[in-house]
Amino acid sequence: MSDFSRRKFITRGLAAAAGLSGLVVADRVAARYGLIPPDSGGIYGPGETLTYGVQRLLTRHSRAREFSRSQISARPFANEISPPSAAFQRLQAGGFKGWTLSVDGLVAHPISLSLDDVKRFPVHSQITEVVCEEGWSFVAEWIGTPLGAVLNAAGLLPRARYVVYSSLDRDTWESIDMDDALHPQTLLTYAMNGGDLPIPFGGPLRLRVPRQLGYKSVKFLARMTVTDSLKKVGKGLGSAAAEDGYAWYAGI
Ligand SMILES: Nc1nc2c(c(=O)[nH]1)N[C@H]1C(S)=C(S)[C@@H](COP(=O)(O)O)O[C@H]1N2
Ligand SMILES: [Mo]
Repeated sequence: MSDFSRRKFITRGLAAAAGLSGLVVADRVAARYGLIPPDSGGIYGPGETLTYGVQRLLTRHSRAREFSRSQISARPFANEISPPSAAFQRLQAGGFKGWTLSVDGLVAHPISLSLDDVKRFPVHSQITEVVCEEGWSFVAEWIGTPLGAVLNAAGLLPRARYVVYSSLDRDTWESIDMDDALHPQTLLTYAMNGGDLPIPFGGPLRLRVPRQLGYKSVKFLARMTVTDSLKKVGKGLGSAAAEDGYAWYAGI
C-alpha cells in the first residue's frame, strides 16, 4: 500500500470503528499502528486515543497558524508561576551564565548546553499564539532554534519515540512525540518580541510547541530525556498536565 492509501485506510478504520462499534475498536486499530497516547486508560482514554490517532494520521506535518507583526499582542499575558527557587535565583544573579540544558536518554551523545551553545544553532523566529486551556491567548514573536537541530546534534537513536522535558525547579514536566519534537515550528526559545525572553514568560529558555496548548510550552527549560516509553515516567501518563486530568496530546 502507498503511504497515502495506507493512511486513508487506517483513518477510515478509526472513523468507522468510532461510529459503528464504539471507541474500543478504534483503540484496537490505533494500537495496531502504534498510535496509543500515554493517557489512554480511564474514562476519557478511548477518546484521547481517537483524537491522537486521527490527528497523527491526518495532520502530522500541519503547521500552527503564524501571524503578522501587526497582530502581535500589545499586552502579552504571563500566567502565574511558582516562586523561583534559590537555585534559580543564584543562576539569575549570574546573568544565567551557568544555565544549562541537558539532553540525555536515547541519544548517541548526551549533551549539556549553555545558553550561548543554544544560540549557536540556526536562529528561527515565528509569530505564534500561546493558548491556555483556561481560555485566554496572546500572540508573540518567539526566537530560538528548532528543537530538532539540537536533538540531531545529540544523535537520536532509532528507538527514540518521545522527548520528556522539565523546568529547572521541576514545577512542571511534559512530553511530546517525535512528530512534534522534530516539527520545524517546535523551538527552543531564548528571546521574545525582540528582547531576551523575560522571566515571567519562561526566561532564560523555554520550549515553544505552538501546535499544542500552552501547558506543553514549558518555561525555565533545563532537562530533556529521549525515551521509547513513558510508562515509567511519573505515573506513566506522559505529563504533569495529564496527571492533573488534562489531555497529554493537546493539539490545537
Ligand atoms: N515551568 C512552567 N512552565 C509553564 C507553566 C508553569 O506553571 N511553569 N504554565 C504553563 C501554562 S498552563 C500555560 S497556559 C503557559 C502560559 O504561558 P505564558 O505565561 O507565556 O502566557 O505556560 C506553560 N508553561
Ligand atoms: Mo495554561
